[in-house]
Amino acid sequence: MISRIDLRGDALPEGPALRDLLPRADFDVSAALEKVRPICEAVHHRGDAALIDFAEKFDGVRLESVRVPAEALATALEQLDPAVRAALEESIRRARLVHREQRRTTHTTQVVPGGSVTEKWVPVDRVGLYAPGGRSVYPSTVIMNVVPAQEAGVESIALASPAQSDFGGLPHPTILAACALLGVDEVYAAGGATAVAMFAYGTESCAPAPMVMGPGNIWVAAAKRYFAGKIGIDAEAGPTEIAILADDTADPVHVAADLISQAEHDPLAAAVLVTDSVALADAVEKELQPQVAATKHIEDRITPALAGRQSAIVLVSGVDEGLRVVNAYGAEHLEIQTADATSVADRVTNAGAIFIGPWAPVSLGDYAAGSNHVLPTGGCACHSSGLSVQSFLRGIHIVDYTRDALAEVAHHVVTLAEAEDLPAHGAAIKARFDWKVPSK
Ligand code: HSO
Ligand code: ZN
Repeated sequence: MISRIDLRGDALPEGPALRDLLPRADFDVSAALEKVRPICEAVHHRGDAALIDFAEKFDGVRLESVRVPAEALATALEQLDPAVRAALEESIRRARLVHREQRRTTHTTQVVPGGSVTEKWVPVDRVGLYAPGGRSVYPSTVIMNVVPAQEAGVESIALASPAQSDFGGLPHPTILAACALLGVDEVYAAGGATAVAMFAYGTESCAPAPMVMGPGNIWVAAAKRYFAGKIGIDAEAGPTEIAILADDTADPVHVAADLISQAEHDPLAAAVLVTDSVALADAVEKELQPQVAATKHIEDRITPALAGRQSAIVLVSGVDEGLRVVNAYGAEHLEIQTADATSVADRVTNAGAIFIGPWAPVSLGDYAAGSNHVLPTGGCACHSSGLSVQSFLRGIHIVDYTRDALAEVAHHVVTLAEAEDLPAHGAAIKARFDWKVPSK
């Protein structure tokens, strides 16, 4: 059901060579880019009419309007199962606790007497958020997108999720109910690349947004790449990943359950166990069989995900080697199930989020730890972080110097300007002190 990669014995190679030995799915966003280009162009030129035509083509339902009416949000909340409502409310409460404390404060550095630089943090005016709604309908993802945007102070928050033919062309009712709980009233029935294009260009019913965030399928990732450089976007989300670094102290029942939990998302989801214990590897493999058989999405997602080339049990010769492997891999989610897991976790440098010990499974983080579950995939954890309040803020430097403070450093500025063959830069300083402006 799951392959093995044996890295014991020879010394592990460095950096990229080690990464090449590790399993990873093909997620070819550039091929999808060609397909989303005409979709984006159609939304640009035909606005709402194009969105309505695409919803009919891709979601099988003809919409009267792409904007979700306020009554539909209220009705979805009224009809929400009370237990689901209570769970969503607790998830929101915990996410707010964590994200509120992420807010950076304005800070002034006195560089010299009379010369200061202040960094102030300003939220984007408006953001378009995307919540998937195909195979996956995740109200939890609405929370993970909206809470940091709200805590950052974004004034205008719009959310899009695909039209559902079973619900009269509205997005899924639990998505609408989550929006209502969070106080988001600008919601659109638009899916995939069409939603990204709607936010990027704006249409008759949706004002353009300078930033589009939120995970989605390959079409969403491709549309984000299409607009990269024109609007703010977060990382392109690929299929979800779990890596577990475990030794012989780990419980194989937990390890198997956690691998399956993320394999449940997608046939391309990755489940990777890195261990120095052959006994644990054997026990986990044995445990996978009955646990997979007892769960729901066996054929369509879990079995192909575990059997796919993106998943594996990686055998290493010790926890130190295991750390090198997980740092080279840069998992979206990394569980540490070893003796002294806290100090092992301290040595992790590349991961979207780290889950320590037996009582912090990824499922907790998906819903109710307070952490964010929109995280970098495909190795992007080696250079990027997950969604946070910071994602919605821009740091602006405010430079404030007196005459004396400028005079003190003026000769350095002029020297550097001349070294870069930019005499007009130097002249802008000289002009203030009656220095001669050079003619050439
Ligand atoms: N594990 C997914 C998020 C999610 N799980 C939503 C359940 N619902 C990516 O972090
Ligand atoms: Zn999940």
